[in-house]
Amino acid sequence: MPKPALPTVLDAVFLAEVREVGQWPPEGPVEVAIAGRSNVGKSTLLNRLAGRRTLARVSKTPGRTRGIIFYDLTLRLPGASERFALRLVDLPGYGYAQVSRDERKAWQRLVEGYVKARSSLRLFLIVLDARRPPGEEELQLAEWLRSEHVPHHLVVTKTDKLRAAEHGSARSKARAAFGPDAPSVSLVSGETGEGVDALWALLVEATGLRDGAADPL
Ligand SMILES: Nc1nc2c(ncn2[C@@H]2O[C@H](COP(=O)(O)OP(=O)(O)OP(=O)(O)O)[C@@H](O)[C@H]2O)c(=O)[nH]1
Ligand SMILES: [Mg+2]
Repeated sequence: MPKPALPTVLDAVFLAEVREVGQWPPEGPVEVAIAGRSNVGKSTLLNRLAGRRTLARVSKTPGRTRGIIFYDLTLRLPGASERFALRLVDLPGYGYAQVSRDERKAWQRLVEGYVKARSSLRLFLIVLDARRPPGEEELQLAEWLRSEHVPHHLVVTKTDKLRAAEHGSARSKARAAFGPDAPSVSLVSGETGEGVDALWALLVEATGLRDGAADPL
C-alpha cells in the first residue's frame, strides 16, 4: 500500500471558546469535531494531531473543557505547494458523574446547536476509552448523528493502556456495541502518538483536503 500523504502542521492557534448557542465564530475552514466522555483524552488527541503539546488544556480533573473550543490549523500536504486550513473543534466532555441534569441538557443544547449550525463540519469524531465499552451516551450520539446525516467516526484512545493481546480485539469490540450501522474505528494513543498518522490520513480524506475540494489558503 502506498504511504498516505500526511500533512505537516505549519501553524496551530486558538480561535475561540463558545459557551452559548449562536455565538459561533464565522464559518471558514472545514471543521472536524472531537467529542467524547469527560476525561477520555479529547484534548490530548487534539494536541497530538496539531503536533503541539500545550495547545488544548489537558487535565486530571474531569470536565475541564467547558465550552466548545475552536483551533485553526495551517497545513501543508506533501507535494502540494499551497497551504490548507483545517479547524479542529474540541467539544466539552459528557457523562461526568457530578454533573446535574441541567448541565447535561446544556451540553446537549450546545453540541446539537453546533452540529446543526455548521455547514463546514465535515467529520464528527466520537472518542472512546480503550478500556471501557461504549455506553448509552455514545450509542445515542452515533444514532443522532446518523439521523442528522453527519459523517462520524469512532476513535478508541489510550491504547497504550492495553496489553498487546488486547489490541487485536479492541476495534471489533468497539464496533460490536454499535450494531450493523457501526461507524468505522481508529485506534490511537494520545500519549504515545500510536495510530495518529493513520487518523490524519483519514481526516485528510474525510475533509476533502486531498482532492482539491477544499480551498487552499
Ligand atoms: N495513558 C494515556 N493517558 C491519556 C491519553 N490521553 C489522555 N490521557 C490522560 O487522560 C487525562 C484526561 O485527558 P484530556 O485530554 O484532558 O481529556 P478530555 O477528554 O479532554 O477531558 P475533558 O476536557 O475534561 O472532557 C489526562 O490525565 C491525560 O494525560 C492516552 O492516550 N493514554
Ligand atoms: Mg478536554
